[in-house]
Amino acid sequence: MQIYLNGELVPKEKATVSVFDHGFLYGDGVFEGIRVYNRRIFRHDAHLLRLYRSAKAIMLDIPLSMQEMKRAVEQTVAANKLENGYIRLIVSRGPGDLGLDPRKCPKPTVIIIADAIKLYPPEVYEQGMEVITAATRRSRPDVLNPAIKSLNYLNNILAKIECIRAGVPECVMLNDQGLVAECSGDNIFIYIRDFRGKAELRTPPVSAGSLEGITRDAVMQIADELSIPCVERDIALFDIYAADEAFLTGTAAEVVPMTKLDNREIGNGKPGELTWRIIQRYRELTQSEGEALF
Ligand code: PXG
Repeated sequence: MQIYLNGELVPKEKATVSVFDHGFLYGDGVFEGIRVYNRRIFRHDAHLLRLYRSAKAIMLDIPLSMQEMKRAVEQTVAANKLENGYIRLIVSRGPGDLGLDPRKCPKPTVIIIADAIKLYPPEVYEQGMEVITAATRRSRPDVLNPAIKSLNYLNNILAKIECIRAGVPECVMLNDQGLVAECSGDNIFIYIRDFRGKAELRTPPVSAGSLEGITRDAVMQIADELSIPCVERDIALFDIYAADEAFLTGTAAEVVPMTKLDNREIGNGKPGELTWRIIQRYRELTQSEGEALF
């Protein structure tokens, strides 16, 4: 395996960074997780835009233009002949001294890993996923904004530990106001009918404390294509308990039906029909978008 490290492709064993790297010392940096389907990079530009925005938010100057970064990612995928898999792009503040001061880190570290992907088992897509509500609240946007895809994922990891201890793969995370923000590594949607029978998809706004997911955006686009109303609106736990359908979205997860929350069935406890249509359309998109790299 060849890893891109600061402008060079190096074998995995040689792809090492300094113990003084502030990515390691302080979680000071940003990252992206991107999929490769059929030698095509899915929504590459959107991921890069989010990466550069996250970097700007922490005043980290990425030493490559977006075009150069795009080529570096493509080059890494091609060098590894990765037909299907996962790209992890990391830009850290780089090596500095033992203080917080980012000015002591003159050279950001740029890493691109193109590897196999670990997926949820197929049963999850057929039978749906059971999740819990985590006791760990999502970071407040005015403390560490979850819209920044930073290397500081401890808040999510604490929630993930709760999932592991409860024996479920994911969890719903609430913000400081008790409203649904997202999951530990996925966004969330519900499908709900109003009193007059009109149904709509709902996902919490990014301001509720969620990442602006690329998969979330693709699902909003699919909803539009399928003429299903889709709104960004605050969601409380009640709305999930009362929803007809619910699902999670994420680069690794894609679209996963959520059929149980806190031991309560959502809808009839089976993946819903609309969720199925979205899963299928999303799969079509991932297979057709982008250009083959090699
Ligand atoms: N929320 C959070 C907190 C995430 O980390 C998403 C939502 C979904 O966003 P995308 O853009 O992927 O639709 C994420 C994504 C990993 C890994 O290695 C994490 C993510 C994606 C892929 C892999 O754990 N996070």
